Order: sequence, then C-alpha cells, then structure tokens
Amino acid sequence: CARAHHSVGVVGAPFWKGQPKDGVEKGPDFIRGAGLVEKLRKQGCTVKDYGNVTFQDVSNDSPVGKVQRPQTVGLANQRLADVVKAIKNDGYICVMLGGDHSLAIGSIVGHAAIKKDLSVVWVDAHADINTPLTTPTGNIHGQPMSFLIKELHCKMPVVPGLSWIKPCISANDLVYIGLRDVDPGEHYILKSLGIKAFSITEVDRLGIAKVMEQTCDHVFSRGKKPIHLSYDIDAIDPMVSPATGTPVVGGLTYREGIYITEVICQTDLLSALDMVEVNPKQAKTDDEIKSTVNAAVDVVLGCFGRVREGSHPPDYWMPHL
Ligand code: HAR
Ligand code: MN
Ligand code: MN
Ligand code: MN
Repeated sequence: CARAHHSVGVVGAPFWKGQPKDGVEKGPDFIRGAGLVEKLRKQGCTVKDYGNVTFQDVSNDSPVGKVQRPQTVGLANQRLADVVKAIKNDGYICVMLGGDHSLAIGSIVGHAAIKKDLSVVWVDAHADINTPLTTPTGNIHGQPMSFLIKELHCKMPVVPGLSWIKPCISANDLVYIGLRDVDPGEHYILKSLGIKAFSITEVDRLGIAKVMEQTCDHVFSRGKKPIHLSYDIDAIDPMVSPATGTPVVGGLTYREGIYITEVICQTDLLSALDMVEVNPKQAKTDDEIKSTVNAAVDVVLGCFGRVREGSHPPDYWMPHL
C-alpha cells in the first residue's frame, strides 16, 4: 500500500448551511493551504485538483417541519453529486473537502451513481442518521445517512428540495466508528436496523486494531465492494481537533484516527473520501487551527499510502563510498 499508486481527484465543497455555524466553508482552502495536494504528490499520488464547487443561494428557504434550509442543502448536494460523478467517471478516487457533513448526501449519491453497491465507513462522534422527524435540531448535517439508507425510506417524510435523493446504501453496508453523542431516535435506528457501530466504548474495549479487523470483516462479508469513507474531524478528540462546530470530549486519539486510514488504505478498496467539519472560525487560537487542519491533512495522507514506519521507493539506491 505504501508504494501503491493512487489517482486522487480533490474537490472542495465550501458549504456550511447544513448547520448554523459559518466558517466551515473555509475548510477546503485551509486544508489545501496546509499543502495537501503537494504532500499527496510527494508520496507518489497522481492528483487532479478540481477546485471548489460553487453553490447557489435559495431565497425563501423556510424550514419544513424542523428541517432547516432544505432547498439550499438539497440544491448544493445535487451540484456536488454531479461533480463527484464526473470525478469518478474520470477514474479518480474522489476526495471531497467540506464543508459540513450534510455534503455526504451529494458525495455518496454521486459515488453510488458510478459504483453500484458501496460500503460506507462513517468515522464520527455523531451518527448523523436522524430523520427529519427525529432530529432534535433540524440541522441537516445531523441527518444525511437517513436519506441514504434503503431500509429507512418508508420512515422518511417528503421534504421539498430533498425529495430527489434516492437511497443507495443498505443498512448492512454501513459501519460507524467513534460514536459518542447519539440521539435517542438515532440509537433506535441503529439497533432496529442492526447497523454495525463501534462506539468509542468499543474502541476502549477492543482497541482500534480489533475494531478495524472487525470493520473489514463486516465490510468484506458480502464481497469486495468499493469503500466510501466519510470522515468527520470531530471523531478525533477536541484536544487535537478543536476547530469544529460540535466538539465532543473523549474522542479518538490522533493515533487511532490515523490508524483507521492506514487500514482502509491497505484494503485497496477506497473509492471516495469525505473530510468534513473543519471549521477554522471555531478555533480560539492559531495553534488550534493548525492542529485541526494538520489532523485533517494527515487523515487524507493516511488514506493514500502514508505510513508512519517510513518508506522508500523501490529504486532507492543506498549511498556508499
Ligand atoms: N445529533 C445532533 C443533530 O442531529 C448533532 C449532530 C451534528 N453534529 C455533527 N455531525 N457534527 O457529525 O443535530
Ligand atoms: Mn493503498
Ligand atoms: Mn458528522
Ligand atoms: Mn460529528
């Protein structure tokens, strides 16, 4: 894996309206500003940067029930889905830099349009599987998976702006890692659909190596399918990544967070990655921005062959006298 060649298509999605805190739209430019593309190339990847998606504003986008800005979020995700489709059609592994986690809708729908039968690995403090009826906040970044799971379709109300979303993921093909802030409705959904979830308690009990072994067993049990890794930076502990909208204490260590990516890379099945919820405006100091952005960059690098033991090219020639 360390020397395997990866073709990576990077797209920025500077969008924050799936939740109330602006600043998360700065994520893509901060992550690029930390040298992501150059670092990927330096570790042997071919990279095409597709730039940032431009999003339209929708006026008169009043809440539908509890759901906030359904038209704006719906339209943004339609745009993103088209771009992700194009990147997959060009043959790249798609890296979507968010933006808030409502963008997983467009990223996964676009991905699934090209690669039928995906597995989704969702690394997050939150399950983001509230339906428009169970959501305590109305924020769509807490709901994306509910729109995508086939088995939940019958429980979903029709929300104008979001009714185009066709569920494309089976409950069996979703694995969560890092959960520690799950709402009652979400917990009910996870249990009743039997969704595989390694909460932070399972990480404590088993250790991250066993969690990843079991994640791979689960994901591979119905054959080798392309993996969509949706990585919310708030999965990692806020001591490391404080610059995010809804930090939750007691998260993954930096090392656990990176280990996940090393194992996913070794599967050679990674087909798309979301890196979301980096919000520089939520930082109290420049160091907090740095630490958060650095963790986000290292997550992406880990997905594409960076190994902490070090590596050398196959044609490395030892200097000698
Ligand atoms: N569960 C809460 C809700 O539905 C908060 C979840 C949103 N926070 C995130 N997503 N960062 O992972 O609103
Ligand atoms: Mn690899
Ligand atoms: Mn999330
Ligand atoms: Mn989260």
